Amino acid sequence: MNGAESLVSTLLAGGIDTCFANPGTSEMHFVAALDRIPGMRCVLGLFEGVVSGAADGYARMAGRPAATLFHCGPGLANALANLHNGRRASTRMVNIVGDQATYHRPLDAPLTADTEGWARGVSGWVRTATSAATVGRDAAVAIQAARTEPGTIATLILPADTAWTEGGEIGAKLPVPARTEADPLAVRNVAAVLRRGEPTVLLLGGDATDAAGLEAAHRIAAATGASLMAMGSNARMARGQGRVFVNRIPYPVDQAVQAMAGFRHVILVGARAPVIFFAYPGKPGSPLAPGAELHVLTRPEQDPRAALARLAEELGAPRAPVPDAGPRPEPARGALTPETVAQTLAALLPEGAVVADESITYGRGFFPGTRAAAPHDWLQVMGGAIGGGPPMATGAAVGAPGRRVINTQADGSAMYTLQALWTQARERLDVTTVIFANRKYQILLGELANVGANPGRTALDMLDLGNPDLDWVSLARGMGVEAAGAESCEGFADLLAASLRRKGPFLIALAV
Ligand SMILES: Cc1ncc(C[n+]2csc(CCOP(=O)(O)OP(=O)(O)O)c2C)c(N)n1
Repeated sequence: MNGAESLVSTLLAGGIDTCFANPGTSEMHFVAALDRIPGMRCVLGLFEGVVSGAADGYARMAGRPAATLFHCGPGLANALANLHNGRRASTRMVNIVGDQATYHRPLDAPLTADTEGWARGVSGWVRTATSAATVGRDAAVAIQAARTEPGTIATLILPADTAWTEGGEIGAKLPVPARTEADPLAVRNVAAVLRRGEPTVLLLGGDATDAAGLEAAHRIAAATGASLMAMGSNARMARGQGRVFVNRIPYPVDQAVQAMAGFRHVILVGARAPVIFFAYPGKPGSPLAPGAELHVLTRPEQDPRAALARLAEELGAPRAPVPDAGPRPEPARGALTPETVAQTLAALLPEGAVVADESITYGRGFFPGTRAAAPHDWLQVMGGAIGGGPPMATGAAVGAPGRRVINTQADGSAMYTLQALWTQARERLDVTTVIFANRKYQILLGELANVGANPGRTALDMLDLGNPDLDWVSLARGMGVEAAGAESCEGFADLLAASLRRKGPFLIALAV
């Protein structure tokens, strides 16, 4: 057994059976080992940003890490933005980065780069393998690191000779530390804050936004009068009929400040302290009201659902029925607007759908409008690096077979990683991509005003995607994905319903 074979066997033994990949020369032995050892599903992405974003979406749905395969420092560098997004989502992932053979590195061949350095900025764990005999053990440690709460990205750099040399040994699966409980003192402190009856919000993130977490939070809110809110972006939120509805902190600074204005206490439950995305002249960096106090129920590595259950006990909060979301709406008619698009989504989302959302400005208000949809999960790009949506949808479809993925997708962001469509076609993934073709970087038009810049023609041209217009239907078809455009709600509803009836990917371009 060579090092590469021991590595593949170690990944399989550690519960990793899916590898998103874009290989090169230094990974050929790893690729050959994938052939010889059955059990690993390999998914090719035609750009490393697709590979890393897909691994992010996969892990969020499958609940276990995927492996990735990248080629040398530059291949890893192409993956960085979506690795950054994955890191912000606390996604579990094991990157294998092939690299120059140990003895070839000193010759400084063209692809030689600071692979470790580039890996460090996006990884919670980094190691360069030194021999075929130890690479299996290295991989076992990488898996352990990735799976340890709150979850991280582990990057194992694989010099080519550690892959092709004989003498590999399979690394035994290593134990993952159990998730820690919230500190009893934190539970009592938060209970004391809630008993005061002052305006308080429970800010939910991480696992607190799954169905059980939301129900436990609602139980506390119902008993104490506290409000519930979710972070601006969430890795995965359970939504729709039968689920507790919570809205998110809005993106625009003034709206975020307004949303938090009334709260004297903000209790973090699996969430980070809220922050405004950017600095704006004369505006605050935090949306918290002046004098508001932050309290921590759980740190990221702790289980927020268990903490909420203990908090409910501490408060003697009785079980509270989930508020009725109201009837599922009919598909909207007439002009496409954010509201009518949300209504149509709410009408047609199938039960168990997964929404991979990178709708940027168009979808800002989608949450209230999709409240009464069938039960579904909603995934968002977590690190603010655009181009996460199509890959995330692709990986989510691999990680949740049998569930339709709807990628609600802004046009400018889509162009970063559109080749994810090709992977969707090749793997026959059940993804419906809905492009909001507003033909501009709409968000940046607002940001120009917010930062106080005075735009001229050149600045405005930088935000215009309409010259030339992007032909979404041709772009999709060119990658093997059927597609059609719509200009009205009726057209959208027809296409969406048709896409749900068929197997495989479909793209709908909405002229908005
Ligand atoms: C990797 C990366 N590059 C650039 C940006 C800056 N940026 C933020 S939003 C945006 C444009 C988004 O346009 P689009 O996806 O069309 O959405 P819209 O604003 O029109 O709703 C850009 C370029 C970013 N956030 N991340």
